[in-house]
Amino acid sequence: MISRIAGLIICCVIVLSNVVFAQDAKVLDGSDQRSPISLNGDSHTIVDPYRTGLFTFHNEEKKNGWFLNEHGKVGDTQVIEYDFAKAPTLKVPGDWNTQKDSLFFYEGLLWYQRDFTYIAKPGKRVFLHVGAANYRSWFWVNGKKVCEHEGGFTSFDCEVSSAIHDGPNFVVAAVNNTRIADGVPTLNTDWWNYGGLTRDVSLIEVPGSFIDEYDLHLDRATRSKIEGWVHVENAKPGQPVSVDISELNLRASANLDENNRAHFDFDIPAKTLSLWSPDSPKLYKVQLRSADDTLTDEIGFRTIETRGSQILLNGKPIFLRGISIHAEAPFRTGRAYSQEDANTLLGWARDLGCNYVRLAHYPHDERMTRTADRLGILVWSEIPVYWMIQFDNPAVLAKAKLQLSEEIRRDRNKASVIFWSVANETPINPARTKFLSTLADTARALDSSRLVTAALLVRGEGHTKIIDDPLGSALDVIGANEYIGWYEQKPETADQTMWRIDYEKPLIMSEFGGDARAGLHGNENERWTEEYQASIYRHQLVMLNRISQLRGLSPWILMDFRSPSRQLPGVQDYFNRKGLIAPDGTKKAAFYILQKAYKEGSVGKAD
Ligand code: GCB
Repeated sequence: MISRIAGLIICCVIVLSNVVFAQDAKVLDGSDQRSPISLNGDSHTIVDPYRTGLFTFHNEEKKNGWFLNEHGKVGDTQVIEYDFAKAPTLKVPGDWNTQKDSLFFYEGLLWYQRDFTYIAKPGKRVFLHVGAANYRSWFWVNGKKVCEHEGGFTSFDCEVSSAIHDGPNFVVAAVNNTRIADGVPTLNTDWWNYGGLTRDVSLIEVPGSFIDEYDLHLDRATRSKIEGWVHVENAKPGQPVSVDISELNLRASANLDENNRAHFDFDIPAKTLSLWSPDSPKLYKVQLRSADDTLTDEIGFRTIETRGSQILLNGKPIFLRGISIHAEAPFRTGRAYSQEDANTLLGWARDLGCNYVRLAHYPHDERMTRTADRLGILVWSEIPVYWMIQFDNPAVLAKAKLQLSEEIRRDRNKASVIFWSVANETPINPARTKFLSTLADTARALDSSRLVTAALLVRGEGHTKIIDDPLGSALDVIGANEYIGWYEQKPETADQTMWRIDYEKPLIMSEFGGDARAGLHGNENERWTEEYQASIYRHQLVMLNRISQLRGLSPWILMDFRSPSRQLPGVQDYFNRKGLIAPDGTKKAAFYILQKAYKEGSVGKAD
């Protein structure tokens, strides 16, 4: 059933959009566990602002575009006006903006080319795995188109089996980060539009018939059963599939149904399973085996649900001590992608006393959720349905659904991820509420084991802040952003602020905060100083403790991040300075205020 829903989504994406923007791209679940052959490193690149390599002067798609990777020769009858072999290089992974000064503000098309040697193995199918390419991308292997994709923050896999061969090969990618009105996100955001192959690129080899999708989780009702399914591509109904958790001495088998899906539902002997939690982030090696394929993933087992205004992890109420995080790289800036980036960002969150992070405003590198799994940090994961996208445009809904389904496929076997967030600060109107309710339904259809949320705007009447956004009915957990003391009034206004929340559901204050330039000092009334920011946090924490249904917070934000709208010279210099930490690692005064509250447990109640 679920695979049919996923199939429908992809088919609708293509039909409704009127442009083919997800052609042939798949997502292979657990691909990072399959010994990828890295294509990272130096790639030859050509900056192509007029898209000359793709389109003719009459705007038709070129048949002899730069993807052919030709080199001019003496006696040629055609003119070849490019040559990758002589072009400069950029590193993959990596945004182009922070690799070359001249590309800092570049928004447009950029080409990548690299040679590689492949040793063909009989019977193997090969996929090109792209961790993320912002925003639209096209890929060719040895001049043959293998796929195109839209969406800058989700990973995808393009089959290259019929294009790749034994020996020398080349891959060409064209990546375009031009902001578009009907994109997800759209023209305006508050982060840098880092372009390029911003995450790992690799080859993944699988057998002719292989495990491409699976979902194994703990049953919510009993917490004594593991349930889920495994899908095998290019298999025959009736073939056996097994799930092995040797540490628990557990082995279950099931046969593929007519949709090539094997369903599992097996008991765990009492008291043998260590439930995954922030205090004990136990992961088990889970081996999946089909007739021709074996894949071993590391999976934690836990349940997440709500009861009234409580959030229950493994049946017990929990308060989420969090922080929001952008995928901005510590120390060097630019888009974060490495294990070191993940260790630093999540290490800082831990140091702050967090058991939870909001990964804003788009899916982050998979290393973040893998690391959160290992460290025991709960995760809010989000798609970039941000501010004012085209809610009345069916093609935009299809794009948002595609990103949501790609996000869920990559991370649905990660215990750390507890929330799928479908939006941030969107305008309240019927078209938007319908759009986002549809996304909430899609998230539940693809994954019924997690909770759906969104960061809502709040409105004010006198001293009362009100959350009555109709979207609240479609959510399991209400997220709310407010900037008392920064965009409105003063930090001490929080002292008199009362809250009215029209939903008997858990509330997470998904953002609050204010800017401070690290090292800038003054008194508490002086904006941009560490003291002003600290004052916001002090007053906010007292106010938040008066909201009885508050079950978590993720103030804005762990580290300063680049944004083209933040221009104040000497203070912002193209950085949003609401970080508790500066990009060079300096902790601001507000960091210690929040840390104290988290470590003493003086903010929030689990029930
Ligand atoms: C918000 C947005 C976030 C911005 C932040 C700010 O409400 O959700 O993306 O960066 O405010 O700093 O204004």
